[in-house]
Amino acid sequence: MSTTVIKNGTVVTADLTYKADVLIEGGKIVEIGLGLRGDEELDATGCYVMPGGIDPHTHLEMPFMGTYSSDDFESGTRAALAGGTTMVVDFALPNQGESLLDALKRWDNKATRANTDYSFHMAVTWWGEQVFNDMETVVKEKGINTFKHFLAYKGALMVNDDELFASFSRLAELGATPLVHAENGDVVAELSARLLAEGNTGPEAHAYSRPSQVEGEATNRAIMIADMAGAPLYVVHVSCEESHEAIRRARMQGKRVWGEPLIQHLTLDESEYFNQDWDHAARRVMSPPFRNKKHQDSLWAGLQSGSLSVVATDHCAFTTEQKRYGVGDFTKIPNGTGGLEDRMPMLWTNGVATGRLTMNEFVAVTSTNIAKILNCYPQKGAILVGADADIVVWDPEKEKTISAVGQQSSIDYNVFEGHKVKGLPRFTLSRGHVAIHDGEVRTREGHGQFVAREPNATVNKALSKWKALTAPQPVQRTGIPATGV
Ligand code: DUC
Ligand code: ZN
Ligand code: ZN
Ligand code: ZN
Repeated sequence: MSTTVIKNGTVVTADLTYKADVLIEGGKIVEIGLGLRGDEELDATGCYVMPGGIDPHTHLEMPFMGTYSSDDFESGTRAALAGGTTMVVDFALPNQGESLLDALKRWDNKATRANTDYSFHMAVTWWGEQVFNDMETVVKEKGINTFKHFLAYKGALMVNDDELFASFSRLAELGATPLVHAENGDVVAELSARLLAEGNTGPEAHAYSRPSQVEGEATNRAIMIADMAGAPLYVVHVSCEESHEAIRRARMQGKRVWGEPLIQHLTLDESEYFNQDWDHAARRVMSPPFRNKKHQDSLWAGLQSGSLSVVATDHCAFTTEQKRYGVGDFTKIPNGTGGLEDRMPMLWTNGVATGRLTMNEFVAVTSTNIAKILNCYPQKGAILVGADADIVVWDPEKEKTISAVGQQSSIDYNVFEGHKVKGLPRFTLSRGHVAIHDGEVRTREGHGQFVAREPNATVNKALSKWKALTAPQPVQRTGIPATGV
């Protein structure tokens, strides 16, 4: 079998920084050391050799708000590789009444085109005996241990608290982890109706309809419900201090709660919606919306202190034409922004180069922590002998100005347009295949494989006192009044 060696670089992992060559054979790392030789040599002089990024949150070719997100598993994972990301985790979304297994088949089919390895979270979009039963098969036979719940999108994807508690309880039983999109969907629906009635139809009203309190409330509620169900909890796209605060508090109390900010919320703010032309603002409509500087500072502080664990994109790309479905009614603007190609360079530039994050922390929040939480470490997220050779050779001196021109994503704009980044991949390897070679795209459609993830044994049960304190104890009473006399 032919071998590839990455030579003369500095290996950077979540723990360590050291000079070493990395030898790859059969898609795996087989040796790490000095003076290694291989059939193919990749020169990493001046570069950092890091675990490829994992994006735990993408929506590729997703049916949503009357259309489909425009990047599919081919263009989306090509964009990922160009930006140093070597694995994506997408959401399989069952229709109302559809079995989880049928939904999964549809996502399996879409993903056959992937250029990177991938996994799925299963979404719980309705509740019933079928979902309850399917969950066991999904966890035990399909290699999926994470289930997403939407507290927003009333009348479509939203689940109510009774369903949430039932689902979380079932997942706790199965050793699976619930994920939550935490926004109070009832309040959002009410605020949206009021804004429209007052004639606020433009994209900025989207931001007004989803203030940070709707996120704070829902995050707190989801944490409490998870605690009562004895389940851990992963909160997706944490965008504000209220939500971060709830997560911080939960973690200090010993609850297994993880928070995931997005690169968009870390680097773009609400000014993108105001005093901007319609297209500019609508292209940036996503849920939760961009926030002010105070919230951004909170998210950065969370990454620094470890109260927030990972950085994702929620990549859900719509063209300008699709965004224009919402002219005259902001509630019809498809929600979503792209970021797969830009997450790593934007985080490096705004995080590592500014001194907010160390290189090791960068690896942790873009890759290793994600692999650990989702339970695919050290197959993914590691530079270790035996790990998959999903590797990015990172050139800290390489610069560009982000632009839709020349990007891999199939949409016609980029929300980071004009942002300068310094720190980009020289090579990106997907299970040993050199998919990005010094700016040249050599991706292979269909190269990606599904990554199965076992359930986790680590649930909240041992940490939360709630169950022990309130476990029902039948009370022995005397003097019960006679009835039916
Ligand atoms: N938010 C978005 O902006 N798009 C996809 C789904 C979501 O929750
Ligand atoms: Zn969401
Ligand atoms: Zn999402
Ligand atoms: Zn290959």
